[in-house]
Amino acid sequence: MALLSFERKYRVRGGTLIGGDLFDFWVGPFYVGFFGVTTAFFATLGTALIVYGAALGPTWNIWRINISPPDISYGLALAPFNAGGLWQAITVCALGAFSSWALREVEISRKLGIGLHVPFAFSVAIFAYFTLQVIRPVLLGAWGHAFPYGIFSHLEWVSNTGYKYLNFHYNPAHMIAVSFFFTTTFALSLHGGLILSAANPGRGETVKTSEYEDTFFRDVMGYSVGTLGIHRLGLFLALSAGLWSAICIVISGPVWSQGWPEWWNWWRNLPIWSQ
Ligand code: UQ2
Repeated sequence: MALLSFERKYRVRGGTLIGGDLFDFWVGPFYVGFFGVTTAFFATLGTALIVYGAALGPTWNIWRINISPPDISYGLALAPFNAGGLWQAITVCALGAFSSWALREVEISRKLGIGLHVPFAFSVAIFAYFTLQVIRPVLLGAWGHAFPYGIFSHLEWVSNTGYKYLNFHYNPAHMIAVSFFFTTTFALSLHGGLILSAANPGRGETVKTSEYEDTFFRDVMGYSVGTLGIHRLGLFLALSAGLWSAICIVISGPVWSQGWPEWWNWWRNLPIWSQ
């Protein structure tokens, strides 16, 4: 269906989660909605607070601008604005903007009558951020355990947090997360390559159907996961990567506070190794 006649068909009222017809309209190609307004509010306020934090100094060097969470000594309290309160306000804005965006995706999906897979997938990414910045700091008893907002500073936080556990690559949940990230890129490269090989033929050649795609993988490895299956697999692999990332960081400290290499002593201590 041509885009313009399709838009006439689907650009109708309804499907909203809150407020009925309030903000139930489009601006150019963009759907607004109640959650479009709240997204714009939180994103604008959050960005303004980041620029304000940068203006407090000491640098405008884009790599070195940094807004830190409160000192550990503030625990889980609200901190003074210039001693981590700014970071707390920015975190509230970030979560407000991310959740609003997810709910706007839900409203658009409902208008279209399609599944909620996209907002569900985005929710897993929001959950990973929430785990780092809220769940783990709350379990450890201080906002100071969250990461700072800055390009170099957040990288240093990741490095320091890793070394606190000696060698983070021995974290079993980190191993699983990394394996899912690699498998995700592997699956996408197989899928992207296969689709282009069939759907983007040379001049004068015809586009090939899914039977060709199935046959390629049956010939190669005796099995084709199928055209719908590869997308289910891809979504599963990508969401698993995000989920295990959240697990690997939330267990570091709240569940295990020694070095991760030591965790494997349960294996060395199995009774089967003793004579
Ligand atoms: C496939 C298929 C597709 C695909 C791909 C496969 C026709 C267009 C990539 C092949 C994928 C398989 C066999 C799964 C590999 C397993 C992992 C864990 C990466 O069969 O159906 O549809 O795009």
